Amino acid sequence: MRSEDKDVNSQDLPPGQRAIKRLLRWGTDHPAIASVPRIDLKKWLLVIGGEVRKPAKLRWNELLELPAVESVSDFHCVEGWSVLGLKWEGVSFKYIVELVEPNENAEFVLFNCADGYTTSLSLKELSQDNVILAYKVDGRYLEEGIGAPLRLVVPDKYAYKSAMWITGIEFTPKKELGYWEKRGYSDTADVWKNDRYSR
Ligand SMILES: Nc1nc2c(c(=O)[nH]1)N[C@H]1C(S)=C(S)[C@@H](COP(=O)(O)O)O[C@H]1N2
Ligand SMILES: [Mo]
Repeated sequence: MRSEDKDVNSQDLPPGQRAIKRLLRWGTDHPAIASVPRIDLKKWLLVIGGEVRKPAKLRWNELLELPAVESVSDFHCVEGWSVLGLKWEGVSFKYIVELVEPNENAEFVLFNCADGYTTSLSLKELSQDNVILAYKVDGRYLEEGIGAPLRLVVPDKYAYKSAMWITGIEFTPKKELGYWEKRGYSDTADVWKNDRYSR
């Protein structure tokens, strides 16, 4: 079943959200903050470091060799649109944590993206089973406009936490606010609590 064909029950939607049929493509359906990055997979490198015992640099083929998981979840943008029932595939964030072995003082993670965007979450928030680094959605590799080749998906938070075009993952002792979080959006960003703006 395609997500377009689904009936929407209003109890499936967090407060203030309406369902749309598919994800918006940055740069075509929605203006991008900077331009949409064009990434050459041969040169692509995911750099994972900061407060960890085993920093890692993964090439595209190495990333695809890590154990893959599927996670079906709903996606909610703070501007009020949601896409229900997306099937994401990729690497569980928990697996990344096991791989790099964070130091005792690592409490937050900052995501750096190829368009200059940033966001951060606590290690605790990222330890939910439905948090994944996704390279496929609904059976296909991501398109450029939705974050190719790799994006974060954090279903319980507004989508500005779901960083697209990820190139760097940095474990930090202190919280560093991300792009939108510095500009008035909530850092906790809980979709079920209508937690949109910082107070
Ligand atoms: N790198 C990067 N990631 C980003 C953004 C961005 O501008 N740059 N926008 C965020 C916002 S506000 C939303 S709603 C989602 C959009 O994801 P989609 O294109 O899959 O709908 O990406 C999030 N991640
Ligand atoms: Mo958004």
